[in-house]
Amino acid sequence: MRFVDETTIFVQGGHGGRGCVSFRREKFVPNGGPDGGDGGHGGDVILCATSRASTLLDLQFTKHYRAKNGSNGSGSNKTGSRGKTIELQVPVGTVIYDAETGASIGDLVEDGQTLIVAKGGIGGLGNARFVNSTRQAPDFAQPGRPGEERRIRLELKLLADVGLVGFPNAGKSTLIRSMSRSRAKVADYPFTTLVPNLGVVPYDADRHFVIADVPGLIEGAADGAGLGHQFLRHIERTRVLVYMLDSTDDVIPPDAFKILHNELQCFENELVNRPYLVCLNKTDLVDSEWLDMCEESLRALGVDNLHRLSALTGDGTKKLITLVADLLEGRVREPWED
Ligand SMILES: Nc1nc2c(ncn2[C@@H]2O[C@H](COP(=O)(O)OP(=O)(O)OP(=O)(O)O)[C@@H](O)[C@H]2O)c(=O)[nH]1
Ligand SMILES: [Mg+2]
Repeated sequence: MRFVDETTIFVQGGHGGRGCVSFRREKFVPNGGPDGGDGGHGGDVILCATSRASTLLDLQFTKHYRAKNGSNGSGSNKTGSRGKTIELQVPVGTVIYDAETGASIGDLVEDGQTLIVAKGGIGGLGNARFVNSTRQAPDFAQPGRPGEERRIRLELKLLADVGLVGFPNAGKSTLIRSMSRSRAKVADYPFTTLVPNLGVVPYDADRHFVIADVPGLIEGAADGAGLGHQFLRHIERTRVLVYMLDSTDDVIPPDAFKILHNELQCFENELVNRPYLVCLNKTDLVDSEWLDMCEESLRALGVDNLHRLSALTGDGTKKLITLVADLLEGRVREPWED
């Protein structure tokens, strides 16, 4: 299934129905009073977040959504029926913007949460509403109001606690597979992961965190190199970042860290200020002297939160889970607790 995380649609509420001009006509009742009913309200266009959807794909094909108009009022004080509302299902984590002004309209972060994106127009009042002491037989009624209309841009920003960032082939998907039940694809070529994967990682007795594996980043991603950096929006809402560095790569870990750090900063400066952990991966393929040297250079860059890992053999994965959980919960673990 294709993964679509951004789309623009046009939404329009239904128009309100016309109010009615009518007078009571009954046998043996001369000069019956006005009895024109009100028009019905137009239907709304509503977005509803659902955890069953994981992409905005469904909204990619149909671009216009117009709710039904309210029907007109009629005689005998009958109010017109309300126009049918349109409810569009979107994945949890969808942020809604006005496409023209760019202003944020809403953010749907919970299953079942709804947002009216185009209100239906209210129905016009019928002539019966305009009677007063000096005006016994009003011969006018109100037209319905038009429904609201606008273009909105929907952006899916996944909700995860932890974001995994690294070069292509660093082992991010291997890690998410070993920590969770995610079946992210793993292969020994770059850009295996083209869309983000989420994994739920249990820890302690009954706690868990959600980790997001996003496509690999390369130098110049901010200028469109590789897959660009648009998918970084999926780690925008994470609280902790894990940098995956391949200790066997030609680009040595401290250089890889600098490049990744810079790309994140270009995307959104604030990303580099959140708590993070740096993992040296593929430790099964290198000797410990090399890892010592890498760690030393990383420390010289001011990186203290380091961890050695082999995502493939699982060596260090359990410890990584506790380290991440500590960061998420703001816990400081003393060295003797290990
Ligand atoms: N020896 C060894 N190989 C590893 C380790 N972790 C990952 N690999 C291998 O490295 C290759 C890339 O792993 P992936 O998990 O697909 O890497 P990725 O970071 O998700 O890559 P992209 O999706 O392309 O960004 C695969 O062949 C893995 O088997 C490790 O700890 N040790
Ligand atoms: Mg991958």
